Amino acid sequence: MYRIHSGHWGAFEARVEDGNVVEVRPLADDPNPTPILGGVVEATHHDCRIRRPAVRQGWLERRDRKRGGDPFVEVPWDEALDLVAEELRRIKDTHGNEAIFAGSYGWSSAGRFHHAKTQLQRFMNCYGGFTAGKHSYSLAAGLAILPHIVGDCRPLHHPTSWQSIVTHTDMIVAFGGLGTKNTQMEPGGTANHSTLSWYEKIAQRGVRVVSITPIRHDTSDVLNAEWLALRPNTDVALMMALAHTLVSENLHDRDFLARYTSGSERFLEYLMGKHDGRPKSAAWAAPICQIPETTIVTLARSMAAGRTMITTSYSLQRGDHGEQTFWMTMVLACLLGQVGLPGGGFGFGYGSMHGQGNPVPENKATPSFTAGQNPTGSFIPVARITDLLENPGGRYEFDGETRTYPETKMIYWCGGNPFHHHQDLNRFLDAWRKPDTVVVNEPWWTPTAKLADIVLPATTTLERNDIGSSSRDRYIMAMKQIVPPQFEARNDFDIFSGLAERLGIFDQFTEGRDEQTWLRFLYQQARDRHPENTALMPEFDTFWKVGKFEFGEPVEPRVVYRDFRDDPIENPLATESGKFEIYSEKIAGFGYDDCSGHPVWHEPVEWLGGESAGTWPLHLISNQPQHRLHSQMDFAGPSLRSKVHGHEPIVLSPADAAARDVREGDLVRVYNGRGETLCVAQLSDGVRDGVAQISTGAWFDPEDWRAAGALERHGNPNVLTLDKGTSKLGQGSIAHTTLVDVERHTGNATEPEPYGVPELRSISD
Ligand SMILES: Nc1nc2c(c(=O)[nH]1)N[C@H]1C(S)=C(S)[C@@H](COP(=O)(O)OP(=O)(O)OC[C@H]3O[C@@H](n4cnc5c(=O)[nH]c(N)nc54)[C@H](O)[C@@H]3O)O[C@H]1N2
Ligand SMILES: Nc1nc2c(c(=O)[nH]1)N[C@H]1C(S)=C(S)[C@@H](COP(=O)(O)OP(=O)(O)OC[C@H]3O[C@@H](n4cnc5c(=O)[nH]c(N)nc54)[C@H](O)[C@@H]3O)O[C@H]1N2
Ligand SMILES: [Mo]
Repeated sequence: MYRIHSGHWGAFEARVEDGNVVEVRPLADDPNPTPILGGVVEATHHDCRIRRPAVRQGWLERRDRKRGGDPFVEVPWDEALDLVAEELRRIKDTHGNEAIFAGSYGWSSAGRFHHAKTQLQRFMNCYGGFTAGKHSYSLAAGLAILPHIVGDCRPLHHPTSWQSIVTHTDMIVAFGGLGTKNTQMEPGGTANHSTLSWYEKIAQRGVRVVSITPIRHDTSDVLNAEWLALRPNTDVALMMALAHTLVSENLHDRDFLARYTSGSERFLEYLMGKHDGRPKSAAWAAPICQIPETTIVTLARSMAAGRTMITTSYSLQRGDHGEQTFWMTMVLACLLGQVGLPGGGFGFGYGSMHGQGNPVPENKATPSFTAGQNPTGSFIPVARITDLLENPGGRYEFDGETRTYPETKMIYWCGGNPFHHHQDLNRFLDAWRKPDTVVVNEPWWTPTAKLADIVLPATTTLERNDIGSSSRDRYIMAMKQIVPPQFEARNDFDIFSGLAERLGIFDQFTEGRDEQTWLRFLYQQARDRHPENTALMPEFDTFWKVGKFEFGEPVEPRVVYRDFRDDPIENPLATESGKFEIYSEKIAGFGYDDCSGHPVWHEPVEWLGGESAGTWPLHLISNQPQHRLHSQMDFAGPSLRSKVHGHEPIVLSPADAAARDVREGDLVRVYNGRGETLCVAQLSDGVRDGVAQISTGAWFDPEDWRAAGALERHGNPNVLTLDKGTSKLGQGSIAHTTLVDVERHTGNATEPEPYGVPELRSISD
């Protein structure tokens, strides 16, 4: 018998024999399910599951902070929970709640109730609060700037739908590409991977697609795109040059600028070089982005000649000055004047996630579980975690505020893998050893679990009941328990209930509900939010029995900003001027040198046109992996099969490989001043010369956990990436701004051991 379940990678059915899951298969009507699903069976019962609560020996015996490399002592649940509760109480009483960092960024699993981070943060809020992380690794710069310049995040969270694009668009200009690699995923899941079907319709209508990226395969082959292989991190210069051409040739829409935007005059002075004598023309941009001048000019003309949709992927704002890429996208679209028209204007992240452009009706109900209010109000910009740990009391700028880092005495992580996701891991590892105590809830012995003091084994999603859904998807999925909790694993909810009991906040945390009553409650709450849904959606019991509920596709295609275009007085934007802010007085007022009143081309701190390229001549793109979700199930199925001799591949252009005497399949050392990692070379003419690509997510595997900057053996690109904020405005991650070099590895070929379990002792040892 098959039972229905779901993941960020989509809904599926699972079959059990003798208490073990033995098969998962996608839903029969999913047109394009992801092979990543293939890792689930192996992952559930894998040897690297955490079987019992475990406490690092050095912490248990001496409270030392030398995290990494030492044995763990397995303890009974009651003892482990007592230790965590005592430590929480001690830290709260002596240092205050702000000393507990529980930002705990991470995707964990798709169920909305058992969402790991939300469970942790709800618990912490009941206990007086914690220091949180604001925004996301995905989108920090974008989320910081959009409210200032467009008033909210509509073009990011709910852009114009594919329905409108397939019918009306003549040309799509895709900065960062338009692929299917990343649309395998949607936070909360989908029952219907439809992106490829939309691309096929776009291709059938003969829509012209221009893909602007250093990697050809960023755009799906079915789109027959033209590939402009620009130098990484130079998109703003290219957008400026397109804008300059439009203005010089009088192809820009002056009426649109006057009616719907504010501050265009000041930007145009910059664009035309009025004050600095440097017009941001195609001739100016060509040597920066290494796209021929004539190509830029012709592209600008054709953008003005028909209905054009400009899309900019999330990745572009995960680079130095990432805010500028989103801002300049909006400005370019405003110059064309098609914002609010069917199939025209701009949107962010088509191809970055399944939900982008996916048509969803207004009344879509999405069950969600909330963490409640954090009484401390304390937070850091999410990617500033190392700075927080290194620099308590230190001051920094963020989105118009001067703020101070609190002192961190305890870290609680639940549902994320920062030793996968954070930049400059060698620096991070030092900082991670500063707090008194680190607690991690995890199903598997990830590097983050290995670097904790107290590790609590969490169930995987297959071991519990839940509801999966995304506000950008038409489905609500029942996620039925497939297998019992493995070994001694407990649900995060039960772990926090146990801690809450010890700390006297059990009733507040649970509200008297168990898993089943919470699921009913969350479903009912979502159903009640829209009056139409009482008649439309079944009662919980029927929904659960059937296993999913599907909302219909909307009849009217969504066009973002149609209302504003129709009536800018009645439907103003939520910006200071009520219009698109090409110049923002507010941002200008912050006085930042790295994000001023209008979009500006800034040279990235590391790039191929800069000085450091003399030492590190390759730009590293550490993008999202084709074969897994971040670091999840790295040790199983398609992810494991994508490795070569256990190492993550690095893709190089044939010319860059030849220049280093590197051949397909060679073991190579990838290095810069921050770290070094071993990868296996793959050659492809699909990456631009000067660019190297390593997917993120290979589990951090230093040769020696204790030695500073030790060789990483597995191919984790974050030992190389730079940890600096995008700007004082967004302080986002700049993972995509990193220079490296590569050489054939001549030292001893050390075997990676990323999925090993630490030495485990019992209390009597
Ligand atoms: N170099 C570079 N780095 C990047 C990026 C990049 O482009 N380049 N991208 C960044 C982006 S956009 C993101 S979103 C981050 C992603 O970073 P993360 O979200 O941290 O990555 P995941 O591997 O999804 O980590 C989720 C963890 O939760 C665990 N987990 C799963 N289910 C449960 C559960 O029910 N309970 C508990 N307690 N744990 C569970 C998984 O085993 C896994 O270890 O990475 C960022 N890092
Ligand atoms: N299979 C899979 N899908 C995923 C995820 C996953 O882990 N696995 N993660 C999900 C998450 S959390 C997120 S946030 C999204 C992220 O979605 P994105 O941020 O869009 O994803 P990336 O894969 O980092 O980058 C996409 C492409 O942008 C290009 N690029 C990088 N830098 C530049 C640049 O400076 N200029 C230009 N023009 N192009 C550049 C790279 O060639 C890269 O392949 O993906 C989601 N989808
Ligand atoms: Mo992300």
